[in-house]
Amino acid sequence: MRLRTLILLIIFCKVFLSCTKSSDWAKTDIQPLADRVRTEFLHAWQGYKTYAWGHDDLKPLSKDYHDWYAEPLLMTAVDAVDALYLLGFQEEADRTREYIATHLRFDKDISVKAFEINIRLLGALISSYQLTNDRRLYDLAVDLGNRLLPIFNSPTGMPYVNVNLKTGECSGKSTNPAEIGTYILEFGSLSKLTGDPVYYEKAKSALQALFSRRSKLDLVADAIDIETGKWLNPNSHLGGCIDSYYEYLYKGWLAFDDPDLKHMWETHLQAIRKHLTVENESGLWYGRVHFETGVLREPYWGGLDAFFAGVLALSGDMESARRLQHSGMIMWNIHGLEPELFDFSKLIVVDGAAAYHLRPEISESAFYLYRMTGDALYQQMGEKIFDDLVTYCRTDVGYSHIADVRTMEKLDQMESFFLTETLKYLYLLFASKEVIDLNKYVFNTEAHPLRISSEP
Ligand code: DMJ
Repeated sequence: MRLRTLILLIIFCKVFLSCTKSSDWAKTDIQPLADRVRTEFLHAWQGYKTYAWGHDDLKPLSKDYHDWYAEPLLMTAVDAVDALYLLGFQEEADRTREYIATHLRFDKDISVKAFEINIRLLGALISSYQLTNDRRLYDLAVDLGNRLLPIFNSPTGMPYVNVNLKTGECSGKSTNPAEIGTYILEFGSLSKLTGDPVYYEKAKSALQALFSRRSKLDLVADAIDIETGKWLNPNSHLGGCIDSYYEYLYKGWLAFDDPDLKHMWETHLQAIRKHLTVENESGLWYGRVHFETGVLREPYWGGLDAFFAGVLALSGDMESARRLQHSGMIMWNIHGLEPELFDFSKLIVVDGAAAYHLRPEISESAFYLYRMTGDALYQQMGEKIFDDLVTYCRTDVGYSHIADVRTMEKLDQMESFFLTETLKYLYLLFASKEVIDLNKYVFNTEAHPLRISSEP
């Protein structure tokens, strides 16, 4: 046996055993785990409130705040408000909602990244409105949706990257499928709420414009010019810049029952299976290929790619979902936190992509797999992820990003999605299923539950 194969086998066995150490685990009392997640949520939330209230993000090492633009948009507070409700912090959620309703205004002369504002703020406002019926949140959501609409006024109908919230001036024509195709859930919800089809139509036209430019292999690449419609590079994969485009095709179909979205999802899924799949000694992976030839360019998987096991589970492909999540845990367990990119041919972190940004995707997939299968193995995975987060990322006032998972050096940053996605999915993995019914809600890519059922 070659030495490299032997090393791979040893690592694989170590990781596999750490994932399945006890068949008794299923009998574990799960409530204390849900309580621990709540406690850590409150810890990070209090840090934000103490050092960054009225601003966007907490800086968890310097105990300071960070704003994305010249004027704050209350990013963490808005992003977290539905999580406060779901985790059962009713009074804190009500206070935060009151603050948002009386302080958040979008009539600001700042050019913002439309994708982020859509998934974090618009998604949160719609979701929080649906959870509380507070009409002020509805007004804010409609106002924000209208201010984002100019992004779709491009020659192709695919959205610009940035928009000035006051003037509507757009910029940024070099973009990617994720930033083009991650509007249908939020904009479709706005259409349902307002009765005005324009939001859904714009978001859907953007999806169709992108889909029509797929390669002969039915793949998209990760950079495109939205004015000319020309691809800017040939890399096709499931990671950042493409990820939520695929996610929204499937979830968009779930939410709006639109057969065109189903067709686009199924076309891509078939191509992904055919051209991105890599099987090796450690399991199932999806690589990075040339979108026109299907030739493997990089045997890389990463923290962002890890969402795909969850979407596969949601779509009913349990076998691939299970195997992919197992691969994700191999990536996680090598160092105890996952990197941005992982070379699955050598089972090592990719140099220059070794950071861990408090990302939720692997926990999100554990949540969906648990909900779909009822297998406590996924709660066990969640416990391991949660313990590692506490061990390596906790600071005295919050949680920090990690510069390199091989050294665990901390960074002075806590993205809003840590509260609203990472801890929310971990909590939901351990909490009663009644907290959220997946037949009635679909989560947007920032984990904001949007109502798909017409029941109250
Ligand atoms: C979040 O903002 C969203 O989940 C997005 O789709 C991808 N990146 C982050 C989390 O990693």
